[in-house]
Amino acid sequence: MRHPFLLTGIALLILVAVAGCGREAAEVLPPETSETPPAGPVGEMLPADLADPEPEEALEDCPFECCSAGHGYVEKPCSKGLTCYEFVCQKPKCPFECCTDPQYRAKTCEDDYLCVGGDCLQKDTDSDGIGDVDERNLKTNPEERDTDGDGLNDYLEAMLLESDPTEVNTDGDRYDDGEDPDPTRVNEADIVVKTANLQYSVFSENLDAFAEAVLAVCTLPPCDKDAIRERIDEDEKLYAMSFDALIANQGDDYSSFVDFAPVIMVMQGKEKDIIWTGNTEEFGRLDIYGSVQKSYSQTLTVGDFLRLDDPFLLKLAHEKRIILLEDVRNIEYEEFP
Ligand SMILES: [Ca+2]
Ligand SMILES: [Ca+2]
Ligand SMILES: [Ca+2]
Ligand SMILES: [Ca+2]
Repeated sequence: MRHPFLLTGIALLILVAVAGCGREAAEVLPPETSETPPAGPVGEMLPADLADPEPEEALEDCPFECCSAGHGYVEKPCSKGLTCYEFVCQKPKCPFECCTDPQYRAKTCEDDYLCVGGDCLQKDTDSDGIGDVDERNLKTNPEERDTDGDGLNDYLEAMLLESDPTEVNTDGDRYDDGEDPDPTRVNEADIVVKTANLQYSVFSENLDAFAEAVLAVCTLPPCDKDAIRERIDEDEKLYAMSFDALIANQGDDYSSFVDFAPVIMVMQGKEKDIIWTGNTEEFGRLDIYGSVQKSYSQTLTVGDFLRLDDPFLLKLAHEKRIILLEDVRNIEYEEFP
């Protein structure tokens, strides 16, 4: 017969052994990791915002000509070449400043502007190169190419020459802008006249006879010139002379309408007296640095000298010479402003 305490001790050992085996099993389980846990029920594992959306409400059919996506209706596209804009099928919106191309929706410019190649450009009613808006700022006439009528169109004046497109003569000199070589600056002509090739001859016998007649009639002034004419013919020649006149413009302006008249003078003390004036000639326009030459010849007679004052007539008779050739160069021409 076995001892009852022995049986009880064996039973306890078995129980302790079984309990020890349970602790060892729990210690060998793998540690927890941060890796995605094995799939499990969805509702427990995904964040709330990644959860399946609520089922959408059914969209209404598009009640318009067209509907774009996202406007609350079932999408209803337009036919090819048109886009849906505000529920209407239209051409594409103009991508430029303005559009006249039929493939785009029309887009116009402001008044006074025209659509050219997608840009709004000023109208140029008179086609002078300056837009109507600019013309109004310039105070020129948008419907008149040459506002002031001086022969230069508004574009030339305002954009190139810088003359006044509203003023006929910008610099106020003798030329209107249209014929002025420099319409913004007063140019000055510098007319120079020179004589050359001066030749003369003296009719000595006539000069002697003339001197005798003067001295016989008018020892003292006043001289009786009719009495002199009775002694010597008025047409008798005293001098014959010829010369060239060279008229040159050394200034920088045109000298249009140069009127030229050579004058032969005699000296009376400090005074000069004209005894012959050539015919006035109009040479017309003298270019800048241009010149013109004219030859003159003239015969002076007793009658020419009888026009002189008495004192000088007596002086000539005493000296029997005429101091005139130095003064041939005195030539008149038009004055310039
Ligand atoms: Ca214009
Ligand atoms: Ca003009
Ligand atoms: Ca002008
Ligand atoms: Ca001028």
